[in-house]
Amino acid sequence: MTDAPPIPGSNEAEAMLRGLYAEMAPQHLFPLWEVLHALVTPTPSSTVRPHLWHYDAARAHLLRAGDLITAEKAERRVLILENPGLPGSSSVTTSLYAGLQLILPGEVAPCHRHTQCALRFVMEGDGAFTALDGEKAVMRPFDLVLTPNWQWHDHGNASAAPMIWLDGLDIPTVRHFAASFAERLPDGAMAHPETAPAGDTALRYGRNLRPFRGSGADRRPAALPLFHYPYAEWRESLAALARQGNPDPHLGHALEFVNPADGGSVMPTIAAHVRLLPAGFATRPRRATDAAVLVVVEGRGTARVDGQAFDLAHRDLLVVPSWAALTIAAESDLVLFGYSDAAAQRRLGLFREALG
Ligand code: 1HN
Repeated sequence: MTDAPPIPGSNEAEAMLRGLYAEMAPQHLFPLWEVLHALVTPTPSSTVRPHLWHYDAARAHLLRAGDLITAEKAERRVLILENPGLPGSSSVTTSLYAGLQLILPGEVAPCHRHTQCALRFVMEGDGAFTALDGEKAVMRPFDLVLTPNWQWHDHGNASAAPMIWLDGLDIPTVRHFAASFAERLPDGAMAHPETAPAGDTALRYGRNLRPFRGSGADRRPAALPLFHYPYAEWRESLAALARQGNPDPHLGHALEFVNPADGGSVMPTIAAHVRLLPAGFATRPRRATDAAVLVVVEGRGTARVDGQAFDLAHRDLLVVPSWAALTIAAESDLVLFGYSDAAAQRRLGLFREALG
């Protein structure tokens, strides 16, 4: 005869449970009931913290790195913007990466491709290029340039001044899926052979037209044909929208960059947008499940993230955690660029927002 089991909840049962856990642990078995509430939270919970990087301070460190290591040696000379709540992760949010990349006059960053999707948002400099599958995008301040999953890309700076851009990648997402592949061009080649003149993609795919399907002129991937969204164009649209007045109470005047192939986000994992908040305008509180990186393109203002205030000045970078209540007040006309994982979340049926 075995002893009758103790009454669940009794001290004796609790002690026996601890004993059970101790015996199971070496076999990699653990009780869900001890962790369920931490796993399935009623609202989003992460250790991601809001944080502001002052551009000038980051820039000074980056330029010092420029004296000490070449772009070629580094492969990419980048300072990672790591979230203070995710130490050691090289991540700015749980799903995204952010970094500031410097390319000096005369330098090249060698051609490679990887399964991570990337965007570049130019912070300063004029005339360096990113070549995507052998087509150059000549980059100007606040241009958006995409290097989607598995497309060859190299960078070069034939201008006379340093160029710095923000790199936004889905590295933590790809790491989550353990789906990283990467390769360099064969034979140590630094640059992809030229396949098209600069501007060719915009001409073929950027004007609400595309090459006739199946024709020889249809040279870019059907799913993601466009890769350069110039500042001059998006800023003009934003200005025209703002002139009409009536900003959205939670976002201001906001435009999302789209993939012309399907009207969706610029890449499968990353969405990008710009917005203009007129001087004196303040947004109403908004929470969203997509943690976001915001860049101040123009103007001044104050962001409040769950009550914590951040002064926003030219080219500063702010990370806003998932489900944090965000308000932004514009002192002068405030123009922001932002990217997030909203693209992935919408595809997975996860995206939510709450408007206050
Ligand atoms: C990358 O390919 C670039 O191409 C920049 O400029 C930063 C960070 C991690 C992995 C790949 C680039 C990157 C990167």
